[in-house]
Amino acid sequence: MTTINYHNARFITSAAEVHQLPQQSGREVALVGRSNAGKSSALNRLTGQKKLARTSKLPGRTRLINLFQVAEQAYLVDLPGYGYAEVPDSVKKIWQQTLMSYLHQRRQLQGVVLLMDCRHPLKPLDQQMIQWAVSRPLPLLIVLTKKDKLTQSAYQKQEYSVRQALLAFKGDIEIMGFSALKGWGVEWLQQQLDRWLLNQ
Ligand SMILES: Nc1nc2c(ncn2[C@@H]2O[C@H](COP(=O)(O)OP(=O)(O)O)[C@@H](O)[C@H]2O)c(=O)[nH]1
Ligand SMILES: [Mg+2]
Repeated sequence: MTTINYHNARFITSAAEVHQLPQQSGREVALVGRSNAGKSSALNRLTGQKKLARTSKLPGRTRLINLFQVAEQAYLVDLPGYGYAEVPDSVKKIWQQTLMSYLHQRRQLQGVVLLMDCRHPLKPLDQQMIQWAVSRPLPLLIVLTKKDKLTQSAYQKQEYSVRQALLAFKGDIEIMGFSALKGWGVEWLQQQLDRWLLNQ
């Protein structure tokens, strides 16, 4: 079975709007999540490249759609983070519009990875992302990040309550724990991405 070497990832381009993205023929997987969920850290860990996705708390740096190529016909798409408290509502609306049109329209999209801090419950904007993905329909992988911050039993409890909340969506949704700090879950995540990107 073919596998992708995610360490070969390279940045292709950034776009403010969906229609500015290149119309290549390859397959894409999107990464979404609240600001501070650990999306950049996960992308850096996945690719073994510390600076690929800038680990930054500044909203200005992460408001673009970033396209990374990981194999000949395979791409990862880092979508703008959401839930920034300090961003004006008008700007939040534009970002949500971008997320919605990407998730609804992007033909290359095969699956969505939603990252969330394992210490937090599903928030309304997370639920909105899930709703958009499920309605298309697209398969979803929920990655519960920063697993190293909780004891095993506290983590299990959190995962259980997220699972309960996900029952409402009736979609193709999987859930896994992850730690960029410890490297936990990296291989599992790579396997899931391979499945979508290589159509396995
Ligand atoms: N302990 C721990 N901290 C993490 C982990 N992943 C991210 N963080 C921290 O969480 C904060 C937000 O991470 P970042 O990747 O920038 O989140 P983003 O806004 O979703 O891109 C940073 O301070 C990271 O160092 C993890 O697996 N374990
Ligand atoms: Mg980031």
